[in-house]
Amino acid sequence: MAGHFRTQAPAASLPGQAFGRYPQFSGIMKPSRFEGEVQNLEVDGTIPHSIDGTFYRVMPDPQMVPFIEGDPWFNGDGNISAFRIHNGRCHFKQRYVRTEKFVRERQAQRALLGRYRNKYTDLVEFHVRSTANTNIFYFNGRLLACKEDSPAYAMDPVTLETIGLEDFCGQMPSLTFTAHPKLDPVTGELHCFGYEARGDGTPDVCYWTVSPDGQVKNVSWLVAPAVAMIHDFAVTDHWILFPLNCLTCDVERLKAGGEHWQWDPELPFYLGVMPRYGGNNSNVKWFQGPTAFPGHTANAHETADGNIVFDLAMAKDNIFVWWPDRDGNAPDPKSGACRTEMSRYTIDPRSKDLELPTPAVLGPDDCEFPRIDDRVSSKPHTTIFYLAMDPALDTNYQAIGHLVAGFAPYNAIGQLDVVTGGLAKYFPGRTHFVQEPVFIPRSKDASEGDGYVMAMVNNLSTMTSELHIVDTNDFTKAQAIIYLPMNLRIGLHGNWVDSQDLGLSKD
Ligand code: V55
Ligand code: FE
Repeated sequence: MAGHFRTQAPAASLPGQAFGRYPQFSGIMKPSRFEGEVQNLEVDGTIPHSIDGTFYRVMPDPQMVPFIEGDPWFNGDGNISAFRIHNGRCHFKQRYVRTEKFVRERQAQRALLGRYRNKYTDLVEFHVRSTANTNIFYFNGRLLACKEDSPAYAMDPVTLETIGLEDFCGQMPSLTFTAHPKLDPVTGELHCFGYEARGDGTPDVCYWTVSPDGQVKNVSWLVAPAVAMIHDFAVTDHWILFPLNCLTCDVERLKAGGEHWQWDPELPFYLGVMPRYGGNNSNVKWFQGPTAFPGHTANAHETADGNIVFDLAMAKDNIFVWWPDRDGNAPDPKSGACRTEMSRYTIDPRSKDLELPTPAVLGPDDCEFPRIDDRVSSKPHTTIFYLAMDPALDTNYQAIGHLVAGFAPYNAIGQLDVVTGGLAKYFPGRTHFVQEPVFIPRSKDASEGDGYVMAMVNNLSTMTSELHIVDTNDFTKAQAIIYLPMNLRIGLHGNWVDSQDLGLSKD
């Protein structure tokens, strides 16, 4: 075993197995840790029979109490929730991804993995450190449970059993796989990338596609101008877009037991623009703008005159305040520095001038987690659904503020028409916070954005979770509310999969 691993934990760092004494594991952030199923969940309103499929979502949900002080939300074990909707009924199933971390910690009956993305702080040597906690994505008959530091874990979409690491028929070109792959709605191929693709602290970025039958194609390698977080990306007909965050990694800091990420206020915001076919270091362009925090991408497309239109959530300062700058400073989330806006860059990929234009702001909200109708991914889109933190809404902080403990949840879902600027909002209730929405088309040939939006909601007055369904034609009220008999922790990403795509009968 390599010498850099501690062979025993200092006794003082061994806490009891009680999450409740840590603020980040209390209130709304209390781990769920449940595995099992509940059939025929309670429903208010009616679930349209045309909605037939499964909503998958993942939450970081620590199995064991970490031995790292202040262990961030992003380091919990991936626990997958599946809501199967059929004949107006909803059946719930939840199961942890059997990652190497999960299996070995269960065996040892204690935490073994150390600091977020720092192998030098682990108690044992792991082959793969994935927590599989960021996205759950259906492709080619399998669910991919993703963490951007590792390959994905493949799971059975019906039983939620873990199959093993997904290496795409042994052709996986990169050590890492993004949590935000994009399914091409025209070709059916999966657009993939990894950053730190040759290991911790490497500036290498790898892009590839996987054909619908599982073959790796179109492998491109780039060296990025910084070892920076690339959490999400975007695809157009001819271009691949890589927004680099101003959070950077340094191997010496890792070896000293420090954090993977540090905010670098001197780094520009780099946006890599690479040809979709045959990208390399000589044809990628690294556009630059002022220091920024690029968040999740909504979509990108090309205009008739060959420009790229790219919509994503952007903040001016470091949203991940638990990874401060080199002086230990991070913005106060209440100061407005963390305000995140849906922003639109219009870029000429042929330009010799690599300075990014100032983006247009698409709406009035402090918002994140944009989603579109995935049938227009990489093509022009009209509607963006997103999570908003709207202080004008009537959230009862007096009643529930103590359960939020420093976490900044979202209190509404926005439905933004980016062509007209029209905006409707769904407010789930005064004691409710909402998680990433997904869009469900009304039918196979429904027009873009016509259908339903589904999202997990935490009701803090009952401390139970709910699944809300909203009709896009009547966005301010719920079509149906599905009730779980327990609270699920705040999650990250999820996706809707139609029963037909899962090979399940609709009868
Ligand atoms: C994100 C989430 C992560 C992570 C890196 O939302 C970036 C962004 C849940 O883990 O490891
Ligand atoms: Fe994400």
